[in-house]
Amino acid sequence: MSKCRSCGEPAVVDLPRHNANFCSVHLQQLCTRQVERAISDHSMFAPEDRILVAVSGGKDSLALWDMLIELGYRADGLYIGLGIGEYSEESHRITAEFADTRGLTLHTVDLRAEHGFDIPTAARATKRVPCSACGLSKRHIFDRETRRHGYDVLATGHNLDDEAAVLLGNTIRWDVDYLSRQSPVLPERHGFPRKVKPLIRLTEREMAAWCVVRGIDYVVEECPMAIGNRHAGLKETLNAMDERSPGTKASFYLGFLDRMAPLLRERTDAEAAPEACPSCGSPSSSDGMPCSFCRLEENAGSHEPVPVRMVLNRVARRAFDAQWGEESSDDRG
Ligand code: Q46
Ligand code: ZN
Ligand code: ZN
Repeated sequence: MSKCRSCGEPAVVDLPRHNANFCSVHLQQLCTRQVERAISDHSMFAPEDRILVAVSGGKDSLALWDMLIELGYRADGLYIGLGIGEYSEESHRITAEFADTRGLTLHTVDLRAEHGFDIPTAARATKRVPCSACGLSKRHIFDRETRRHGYDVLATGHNLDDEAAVLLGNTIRWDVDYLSRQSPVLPERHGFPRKVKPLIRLTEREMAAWCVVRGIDYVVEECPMAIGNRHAGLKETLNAMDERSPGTKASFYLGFLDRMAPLLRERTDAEAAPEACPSCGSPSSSDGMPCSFCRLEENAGSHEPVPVRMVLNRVARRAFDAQWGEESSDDRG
């Protein structure tokens, strides 16, 4: 049996990028040290700050919440009910149970109850992939709830694999605007709260191992609407590179943060301040028009509810088309 690099006890996980195995105690030490380093390197928050953690029921966000509490931070959770059938029911159950058993505060926003639509219906109404309406809704609600409850900062569970995949996609397209905004800290400005990603130094594998050794129950299934999500392919590419040469993924992303991101930062400093949405008051770049979330609410809220499976058929077809090169059209299905 392999042994822990730090203490020689039996190991529970091997981490090729560290070229070592770790026992439960030293795995936890490694993870919390990486989180503390990310927090301090990027001045994410101070010990007295109140943190709102966006939790989905998946391993990353639950592990992040657990780690912040373990490190002594004041962190509450925010869960958004997206209305994605059984997947949403299960993720809500697991998140609520996590909070209950630890006596933590969890805020919940249900899209259909509060805004009259869910993600499958929004996807159908907008004739776009579900992740587009979903990302927009989540960003809007995260910002709003952080302000509404007076938190200092919003923390999300994006890990090294997520960020490296986004970076690779942005780099392949040389999307300089996105590259200049790809930061683990977005400062509070123009009415938007500060947003941070404390897990950027930890991989998916490490987060899954954290949940196992800490006995955290999490939703293992991927969101069924993620079919065709292009980040999955980018992650596979990076994993293949990392297998050949362990550490490639970390050096690609962390090297970008160290050496490239500072050169791009000036572009975001020059951004114009948005106006307030006339409908909900949130910052909006829509020039006096309702913000994109209010327009989505208007459009999707007046649409007949659509079951998850009908959207899935359409999403699967689009993924097939994207892969095999047929032209995809918006008005099918
Ligand atoms: S929940 Fe929403 Fe994700 Fe599902 S619909 Fe896409 S964005 S995949 S993180
Ligand atoms: Zn050990
Ligand atoms: Zn609005």
